[in-house]
Formats: sequence, structure tokens, C-alpha cells
Amino acid sequence: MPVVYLSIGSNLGNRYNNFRFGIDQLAGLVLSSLIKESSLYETEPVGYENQAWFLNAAIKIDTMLKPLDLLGRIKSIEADCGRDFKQIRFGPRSLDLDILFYDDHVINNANLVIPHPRMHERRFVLKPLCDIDPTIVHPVLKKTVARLLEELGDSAQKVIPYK
Ligand code: PH2
Ligand code: MG
Ligand code: MG
Repeated sequence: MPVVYLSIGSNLGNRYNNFRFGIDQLAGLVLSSLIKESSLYETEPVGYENQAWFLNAAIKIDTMLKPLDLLGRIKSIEADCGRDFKQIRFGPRSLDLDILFYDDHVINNANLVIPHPRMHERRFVLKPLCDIDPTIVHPVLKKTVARLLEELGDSAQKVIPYK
């Protein structure tokens, strides 16, 4: 079965409850099963700084859903969590579920780009992903996620274990 890694984030409303909701919904997806969850992190906002810190984690699932079907399911989970899709880019969100990798597929669709185009610049994505498996290889950059995390060096972006 295809293996998919996702990033999950929330910085609006009850972050922890939104977060649990997202994971429970992913765990209940048809034709899919949840394989692994990373630890949970509090992370400094990236891209648009004037907003609350996020809770972030990564998860690994396997699924028979095709990428665009999975995307459709994810969008409805986000909507069910009260996500307002008209909000500013990189701004506050109750629940954000992003597909990072879908096996080693490279997809450049108007609605879906995989691997996620900014994941390799984001400590809040790479750190949790490395908890799950540091040896995953990025199919475009041809580097492990551990290597990508290392290459971020000590750039800002605070990522702190959640109590
Ligand atoms: N998501 C964004 C923009 N910035 N910053 C952090 N720390 N965590 C996120 O999940 C995040 C972000 C857009 O989806
Ligand atoms: Mg998203
Ligand atoms: Mg996102």
C-alpha cells in the first residue's frame, strides 16, 4: 500500500483539541490506516510572524486512496474543524493537514504539489518527520530528511517539545 507522510498544524481556537480531531479523523479514513505519530511540538510561526505559535506534528499512514482523493478527504476534515479557507496565506488556521510525501511520487498538479514545496525549509515539518523516520529520502532533492534538517543549520524557527 502507498505510504503517505503528512504534517499537521493548528494555531487557532483550542489547538490541542483541533489537533486531536485531525489525527482521529485521519485514523478513521477509509482504505487507510494510521501507522505512526511523531511527538508534538510548539513552533514559532513561519512566513507570517504576527500570529500565535503553532502545535505541529507529523504522521505516517498507509492508504489506498489516490493522491487527489486523499486531498479531497483532507480538505473536508479541515472544513469540519472550522477552517476558514478565505484567510491570509500562511496565516492562522484551526487545522492544517498537508501531504508531504506520497510514496516517492512527484506530483505537480494545479491543486496539489508533492513533495510539499516548502517542507525542506521548515523545521516545524522536518523535526517531527525525523522522529518518525530520519532515513526517508526526499524524491526530488535526493536527500534524507535528517540531512535536510541538518542543512537548516541554526536558522531561526523555534521548535520546542510540547509538555
Ligand atoms: N503553517 C503555515 C505557515 N507557517 N508556521 C508554523 N510554525 N507551523 C505551521 O504549521 C505553519 C507555519 C502554513 O500552512
Ligand atoms: Mg495546507
Ligand atoms: Mg501548511
